[in-house]
Amino acid sequence: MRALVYKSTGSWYTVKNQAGHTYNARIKGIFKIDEITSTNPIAVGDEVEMELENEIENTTIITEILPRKNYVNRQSPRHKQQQHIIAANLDQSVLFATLKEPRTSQGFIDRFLVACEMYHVPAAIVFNKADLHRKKEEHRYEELKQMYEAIGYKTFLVSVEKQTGIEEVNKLLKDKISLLSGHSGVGKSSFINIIYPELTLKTQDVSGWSGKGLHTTTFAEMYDLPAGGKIIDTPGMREFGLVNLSKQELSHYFPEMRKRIHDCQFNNCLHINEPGCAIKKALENEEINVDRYISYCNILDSIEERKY
Ligand SMILES: Nc1nc2c(ncn2[C@@H]2O[C@H](COP(=O)(O)OP(=O)(O)O)[C@@H](O)[C@H]2O)c(=O)[nH]1
Ligand SMILES: [Mg+2]
Ligand SMILES: [Zn+2]
Repeated sequence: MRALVYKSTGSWYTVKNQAGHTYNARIKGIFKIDEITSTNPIAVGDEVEMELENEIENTTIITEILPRKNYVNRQSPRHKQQQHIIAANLDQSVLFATLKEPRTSQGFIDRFLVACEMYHVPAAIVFNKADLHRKKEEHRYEELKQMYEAIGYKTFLVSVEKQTGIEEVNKLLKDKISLLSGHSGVGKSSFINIIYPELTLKTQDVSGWSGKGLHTTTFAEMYDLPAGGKIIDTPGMREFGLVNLSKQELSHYFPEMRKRIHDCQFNNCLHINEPGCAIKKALENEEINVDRYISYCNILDSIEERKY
């Protein structure tokens, strides 16, 4: 029987078959997939084959995982060499960000975008809490919108509180499988609650906001949207890390750099201070945004080349 994984809680998975019936599924023995060392062999969004185990208790045994179209992962916080798959088979990834309460840094957004490029998942950015924007944030949003749209990422301005900008995001999500991510406290669950009120997800009380926030969602979970499409709500991504990324390939994941790297004089150019660098030239000509270039340099610095 074919099914789709909606939730993973460690050893048990909530899955739904094509008839829309929900089961509690588990795996027997050890699963090795695609040579990936993962702490969770099956992720939300995976398509699986399973056999009925106990009809009365509604339990099944997963026997096979179908090939993944793509997946998004992060480093396991406990075992640095291991990966933790967040979700699989995504049509797109939507980052929820806020300029205030809490402030999402541009560095965080850019790391997220690099990860999406690595895994071939189209990305969009939703800036929530527009109702908190004053002149400063309004101006910053316009800057960010221009910067990201120029390199192909859609941006949306939303206030879940005032219910503005919601329709545009709804259109984006329709009939797609979308991963929602972003720091804890940016309003992901609140957003889902507006577009899908029957669900009533727990949101976080930010009275006495300390800028940190508690994790209210502990496991990624997928929901069917009433208007068509599915969304995956994820826990706050504080440990979001770029796994298995080499310094040499980083610029391939910046679209504005990717299209220029073949014009660099040296094919192993890291675009720092090599002669004849097409990226540095584009930067001087203001064809590449300096803040994006700074993000590139910061990520480059943070990559520790694996020593064998
Ligand atoms: N001012 C304002 N607060 C919001 C908005 N959206 C959500 N919040 C509040 O932000 C807090 C965190 O929201 P939550 O949905 O739990 O965030 P999550 O951690 O991303 O799921 C809650 O107190 C929400 O009421 C918004 O558009 N404006
Ligand atoms: Mg939440
Ligand atoms: Zn270069």
